Amino acid sequence: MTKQEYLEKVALANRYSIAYYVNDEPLVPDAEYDRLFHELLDYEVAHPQDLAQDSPTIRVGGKVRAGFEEVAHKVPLLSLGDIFNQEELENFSQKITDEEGYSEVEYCAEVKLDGLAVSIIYENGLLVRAATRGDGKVGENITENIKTIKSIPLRLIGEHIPSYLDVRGEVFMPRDGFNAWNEKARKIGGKVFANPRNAAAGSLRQLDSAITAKRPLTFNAYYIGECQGQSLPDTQYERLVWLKKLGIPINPLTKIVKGLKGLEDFYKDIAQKRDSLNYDIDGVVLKVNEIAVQERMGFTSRVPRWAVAYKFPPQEEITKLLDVEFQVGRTGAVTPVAKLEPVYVGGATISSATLHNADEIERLDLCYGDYVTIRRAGDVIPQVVGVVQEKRLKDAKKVVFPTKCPVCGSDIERLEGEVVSYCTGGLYCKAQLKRSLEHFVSRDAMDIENLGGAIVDALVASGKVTAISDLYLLSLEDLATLPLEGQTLSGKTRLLGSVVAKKILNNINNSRKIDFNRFIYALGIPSVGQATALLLARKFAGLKELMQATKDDLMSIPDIGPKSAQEILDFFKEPHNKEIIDRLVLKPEEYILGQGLTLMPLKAQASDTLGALPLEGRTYVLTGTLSSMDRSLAKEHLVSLGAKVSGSVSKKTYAVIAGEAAGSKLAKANELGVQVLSEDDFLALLQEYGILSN
Ligand code: 5U1
Repeated sequence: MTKQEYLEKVALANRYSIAYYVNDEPLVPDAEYDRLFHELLDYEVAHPQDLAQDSPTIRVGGKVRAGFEEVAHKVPLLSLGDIFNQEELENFSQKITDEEGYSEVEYCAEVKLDGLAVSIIYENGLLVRAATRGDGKVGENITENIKTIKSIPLRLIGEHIPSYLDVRGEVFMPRDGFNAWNEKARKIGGKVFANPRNAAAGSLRQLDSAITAKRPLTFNAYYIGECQGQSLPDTQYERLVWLKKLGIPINPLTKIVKGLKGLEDFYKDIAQKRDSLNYDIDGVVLKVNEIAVQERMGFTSRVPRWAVAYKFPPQEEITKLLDVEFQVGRTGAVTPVAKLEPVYVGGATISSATLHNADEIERLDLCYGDYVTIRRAGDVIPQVVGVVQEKRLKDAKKVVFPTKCPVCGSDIERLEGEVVSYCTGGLYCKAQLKRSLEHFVSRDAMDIENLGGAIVDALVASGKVTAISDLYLLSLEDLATLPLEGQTLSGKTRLLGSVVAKKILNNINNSRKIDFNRFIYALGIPSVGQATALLLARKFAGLKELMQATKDDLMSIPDIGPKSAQEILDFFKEPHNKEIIDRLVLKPEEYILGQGLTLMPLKAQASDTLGALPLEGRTYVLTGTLSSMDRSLAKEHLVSLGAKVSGSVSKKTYAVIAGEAAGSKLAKANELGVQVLSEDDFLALLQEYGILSN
């Protein structure tokens, strides 16, 4: 490759990158971009002297600095005045109406991203410097870190390249990236961030830009600090569109609105969308659209008079930690759960929040009675993000992860390299037994109705059930005379009674004939969810074959890696598990009243077509309510056709199946341009592949 060809390829790669990150319209498949990227890398290794300053390969970072040097902003980075309610909005609008002399003033309405304000300087199209806001006059030079953010162009595109451009905007971490980052960090004991804003700030302040490069950051521009060598459009909105044409990302929710009503509607609309967005926002920014009007209105000492930030109620609140419960799950995993003084945050009242594991308790340095910051954003479960140290009582007692199971007293163990701690009591531990039973009888497993949590608790407490197979030994009398703990009738403990007992017994008996995949799922093998159970049922003719499978046999199934394969092998090796399976299926006559379980082979047997299923490689997302079937059945059908079913929508989603009252996932699909199937489309798909009859 000649140098000229190399430079053309750099420009091509940058065009692809802008199409992908800024315009959401990829020009080539990811693999093609990767190929080009590696071609550039190969050339640069052979010709280091030719390395282009805008080559996408420099985004991996690697320059390590001793500290950040200070940069004086030529034009100060402003902040905005805040308002919090309708009355203040009316005052803002009235002031502008009075000054302009008419009420239908045009505004550019934007979301207020919860990230970090930065200034990025381009000279003759090339990104030359970037700085944090700092105190508005002097910030820190973070050029190398900014260059690692893939959505920020290293060179501007188009015909109207200014000789000098100072772009202002927000660097932020999208929620999906933040959640994935924290989930991984919790698993491997890495750095967990309190919220996406802290994550963005911490990532930008890395002295080694290679670390920043690994963080999922992105950027949206919202203002031009200075421009030379090109004339700018006359409105804020058109200026943003102009930036986008240069390859700089702007926020897609930006809109022109008119008058007070337009401002109110925009605020309401964005407040309603807030949870479904893939990034945190803390309000909306309302700017007079005409630059001439902005210039006429000018600034107060600190903030523009023509713009305001209308803030949303907070998604973080402070409340008191009342207690910590250590809950034992089906597999013995011990999870600490914070019990909190109820607090209204992010649209719901929260009284408990997971503390994940022992490391998290250490990280938070948690004491009983502490005041803690709770965060609830979007659909994410509430998190304890930090402790308010100033409010800690002098003699506060530290929260310590127990060494003995709070339910059965067995040792709690934590394997090396793992973050999860386990109770070693196995099914001797009543908590584990209860959770196993609840899972076994659940709708997607054996589907034994009326056997809710309280009855399971009572069966275990009374000693009538000491293993899942004992369910099939229960007589009508056993059930009818079951004392329901905590429920009294005329001062006496209430018994279950024969009406409910008959129903339950009937449901237990009906479950003796069960789909093979449901039974596999019901066993509660670690890492075997519904989808994996279905794949196992499709691969193996029966239970004996499954139990005799080798690791290689298991790993030949898509989705099953070495870790899951080992867990399946370990499960079937365990003598207690073998005994349960004997009792239930293989030698029931020795143990069980009446007949044992009959495992039904899969309806759509497709083992010979494994690897060539019609929907293989496609990921679907189910949202809303389907009238023809419940979601778990819809999922089973999709998985049986080779599809993956995911809980969240991304660019990689093949299609979203939207039922009645679909909400945020449907909105996200529309935002990303992912195809949406109605329930009828979905039924037609199932008919096409013979799952449903026409
Ligand atoms: N969306 C948006 N956020 N934000 C923050 N626009 C915007 N504008 C700002 C700031 C500080 O300042 C300009 C009005 C100069």
